[in-house]
Amino acid sequence: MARVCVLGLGYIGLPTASIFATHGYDVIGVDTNPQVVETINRGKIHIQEPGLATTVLAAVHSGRFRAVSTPEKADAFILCVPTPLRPSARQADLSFVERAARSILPVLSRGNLVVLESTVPPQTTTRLLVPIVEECGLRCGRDLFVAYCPERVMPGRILEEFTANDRLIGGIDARSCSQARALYAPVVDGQLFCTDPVTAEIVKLVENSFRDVNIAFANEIAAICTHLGSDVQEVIRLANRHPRVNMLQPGPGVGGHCIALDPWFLIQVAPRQSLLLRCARKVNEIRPQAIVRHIEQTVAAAHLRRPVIACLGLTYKADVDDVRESPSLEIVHRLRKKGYTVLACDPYVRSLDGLALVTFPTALQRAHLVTVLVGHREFREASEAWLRRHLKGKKLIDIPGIWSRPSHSGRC
Ligand code: SAJ
Repeated sequence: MARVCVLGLGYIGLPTASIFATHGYDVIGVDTNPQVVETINRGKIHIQEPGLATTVLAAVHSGRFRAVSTPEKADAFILCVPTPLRPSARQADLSFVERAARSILPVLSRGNLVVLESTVPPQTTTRLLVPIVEECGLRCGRDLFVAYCPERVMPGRILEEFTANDRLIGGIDARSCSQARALYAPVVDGQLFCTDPVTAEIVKLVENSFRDVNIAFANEIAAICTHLGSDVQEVIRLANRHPRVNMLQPGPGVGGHCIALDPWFLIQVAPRQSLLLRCARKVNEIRPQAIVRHIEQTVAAAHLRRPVIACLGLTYKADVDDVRESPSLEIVHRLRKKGYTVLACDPYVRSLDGLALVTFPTALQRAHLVTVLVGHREFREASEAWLRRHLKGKKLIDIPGIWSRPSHSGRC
């Protein structure tokens, strides 16, 4: 397999295409946005991800990677298109997958491999992708090979995880598995595990649902500790000393484009069986409101008449510059709507519509109440002495617990 066509040049497709190219494949990247195509062909990138600019530039300069607007003939087609959630129905919008699959029909030929990487509800590969692909007149399993091979990379560490992580190969039959294995083996250092497509689809959703449920648990314990006036960080630290307990961290809610969405793809196919998934979603969804309530109670208890509230961290998680679906941003908007003066601060965000941003020292100097929402490196690495000086006489709410120190319960 020498020539690969990657459909969708976003957060997953662009790293995928450029990594395949730097490993010796001839890669055609397809994107429906002409600006994206033009930017990539200049060796530039339209998204932020550590190391991606260098990899894309190397891939384009090598002559092995070019971007186009419509698919061209290839040995393998990899679909990396978005699968957003339809908010009203809380069901997956598969229109991008459908469109991408139809767009390769004119160039498909016998012996081709079609791989779906997008996160999808179980049975999408067999019930949606296979029938569309067969509209070209060729039969899957006989003339064409099809596999579901989900991406598992963590935003912020995409390039290293793309090669290091184990990968699932959900082939529709044994030959599809071995073809997909042959495609990924030269670029993946992790192990490749073959299974059927439905299992691979479920596993992808289970991984992110596992994280959602465990974050919900941490958030619920945080809410209980706040109610009781206890330090949740101390509770987690000590509970995690048990050999079979490994709690995650509470946060302002669950952001990003995966963990908050993927449980719904399982719920939509098994609504009566998914009580815990639904409940975890609810706990995480109401978390920003719960934090706003906690801030208001702190303001009232401290008798702050015209409080200035510093909100540290606006992105959806620590050390990324991505503010989409960010629960901390939701908290800032809710506070402003209630009439509070908010000093928003994020070292990874230069500007944001309608929001004046201040530096970390300014936020601490001018605020009466300091709220840490996201534990960015700059905040984590502030020295204890500097913090003590700048936080003197101020109220502090530290949601991710980055400045929390062990108290009296050290080893004795
Ligand atoms: N969060 C917490 N507490 C924690 C860990 C995370 O509140 O202890 C929050 C974060 O602040 C963030 C959200 O959860 O708002 C999601 O962050 P994340 O780092 O857990 O995950 P993502 O969305 O950046 O990437 C996930 C990863 N999945 C898992 O770790 C199981 C990644 O491997 C997937 O490839 C990616 O989703 C995806 O594309 O599906």
